[in-house]
Amino acid sequence: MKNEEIARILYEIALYLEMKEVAFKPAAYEKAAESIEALEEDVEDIYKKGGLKALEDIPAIGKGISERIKEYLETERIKDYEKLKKQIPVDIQTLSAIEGIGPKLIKLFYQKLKIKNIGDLERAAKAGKLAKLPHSGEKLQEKILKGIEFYRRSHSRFLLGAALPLADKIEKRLNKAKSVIKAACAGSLRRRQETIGDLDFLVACPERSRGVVMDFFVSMPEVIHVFAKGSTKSMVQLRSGIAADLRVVDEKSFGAALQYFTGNKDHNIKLRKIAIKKGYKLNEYGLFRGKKQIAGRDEKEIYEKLGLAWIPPEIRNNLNEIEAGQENKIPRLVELRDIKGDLQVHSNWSDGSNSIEEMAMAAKKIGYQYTAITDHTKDLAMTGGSDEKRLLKQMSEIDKINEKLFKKGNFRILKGAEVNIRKDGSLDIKDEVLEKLDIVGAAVHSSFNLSKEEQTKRLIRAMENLHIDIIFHPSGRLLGQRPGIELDWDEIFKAAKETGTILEINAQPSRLDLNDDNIRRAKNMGIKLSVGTDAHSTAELSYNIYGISQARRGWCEKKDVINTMNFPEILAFLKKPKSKRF
Ligand code: DGT
Ligand code: CA
Ligand code: CA
Ligand code: ZN
Repeated sequence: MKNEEIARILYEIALYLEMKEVAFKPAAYEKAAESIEALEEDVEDIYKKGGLKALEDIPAIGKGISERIKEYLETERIKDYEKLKKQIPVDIQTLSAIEGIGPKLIKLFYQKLKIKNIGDLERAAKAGKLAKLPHSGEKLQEKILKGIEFYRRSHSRFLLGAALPLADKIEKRLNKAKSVIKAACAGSLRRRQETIGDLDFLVACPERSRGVVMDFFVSMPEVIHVFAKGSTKSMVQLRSGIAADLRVVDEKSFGAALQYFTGNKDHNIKLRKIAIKKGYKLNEYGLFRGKKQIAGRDEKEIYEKLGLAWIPPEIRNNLNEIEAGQENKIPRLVELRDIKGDLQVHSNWSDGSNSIEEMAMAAKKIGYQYTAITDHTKDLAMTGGSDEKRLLKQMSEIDKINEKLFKKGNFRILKGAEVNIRKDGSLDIKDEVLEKLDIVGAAVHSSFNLSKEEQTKRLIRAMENLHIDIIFHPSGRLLGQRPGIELDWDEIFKAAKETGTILEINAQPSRLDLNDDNIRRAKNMGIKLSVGTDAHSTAELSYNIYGISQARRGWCEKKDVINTMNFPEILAFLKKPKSKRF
């Protein structure tokens, strides 16, 4: 239902017009917004049934505004509104999302104090300027400062690695709660985006139990603030800083709601268009032919009735997955259980916190057949990186461990290293020693600010080395901290393909490097990828779930990821000359 969105935009238009001191119109838009807000029927339904004429029949909606509503329903935007936003540089959407602030205050603050955004507002409040305004006061000023803090906490984005364990815990708890038939977390979390804005929980329960379920949700131990609590929707702030929504639906709508709230928005819009073309209507309650619900309980059924194969949430971003679904060409994406070993693991020989044996035993316990040990090398002195001599020593140590612990051949440690790619593309370990390793990763850990040309040349030179099997975390980005090095990706992919160099999908939640787009491009060129956790402790071996979801977001199948191979196969693969690998 779009009533709320439309009302919000109409309010914003009223406010913008008021700021421009346009006569009469602001009041008209405000009345229209109030009327839409109070409406019980879905505006979209009204329009579909009766067209523009029916919109004009809504109380307080005149000709001009009904045209705007029509424009929004058809194109999801209103041109005049976009224009106003450009003309008046006040961030009304953010300001009005702060608890305690409405249109009147935004106008007052702008006119008296030139406050345009949340930063201006915070400075003014901290300087005590808000309290001095007419119709204001100390109390309001304090409330606004609190509101800003909550806004900031709930509007920053969180790493998938932080959000997923929390969401899983709450989802499990909801599933066990009294009266709950089914619970799931939808939204960007279900799509396994790299960062998460807020958590979107869904629960199916009998209508009479909605109150109990809402009580349960808002009183969970993680909840530190309740933004809103209603019979079908509640919003809370969790202690870790992330916000969470809960929507409660009937069991017969659970699949439709799961589909709708998983998104993303563009995917949903496209799907809804397909429904309309077929003469159906798709919304969060179900798929309808006229008044009759023809799907909704089960998400898969919705896709089926629309003539599509079910689409894994990780690729729902309107990048051709819908067309693939229509042609029944959704690949079987790689899964966690396909992974047979980890190809980037550190031990306490460099900056890891566990011994080689401990890392190997933990990998075996996961069910792997092998793990590489890829400690840092000498240029990364602060990690205790090895020089040639120490690397040779570590190799004989690994031979001994393999002999001692895994004599039966049921597990194997691969001798590896993570060597540094120097500024000029040369490596910090000599070829004679690299040659003796089972597997060599090379990575950029310095000189992040070279030009695109220099970085590209640098990486290509490393790939041309016949002993470099994998480029680890190719872009070197750190989410929210540092962008990746500048690279000409076309050239990088071309060189990877020509040299037979594998590109890593690094599973560290702050890296997830390659990104989804580059994974898909590499895959489409026939380049092989590896999923590595870059674990620095036994616990971090579990980061493989993030690497897998990243691989899936890049449409990877099992065959695209080399560490889905069983041990004898990967060993044979690594023994082949690079140029013969793919
Ligand atoms: P986030 O929270 O910023 O990481 O991203 P999402 O994708 O979880 O977005 P959120 O929480 O605002 O909304 C959850 C889902 O609900 C979204 O992926 C798709 C659906 N949705 C939200 N707003 C709209 C809308 O205006 N139109 C359509 N078609 N779907 C929407
Ligand atoms: Ca969300
Ligand atoms: Ca949300
Ligand atoms: Zn590294």
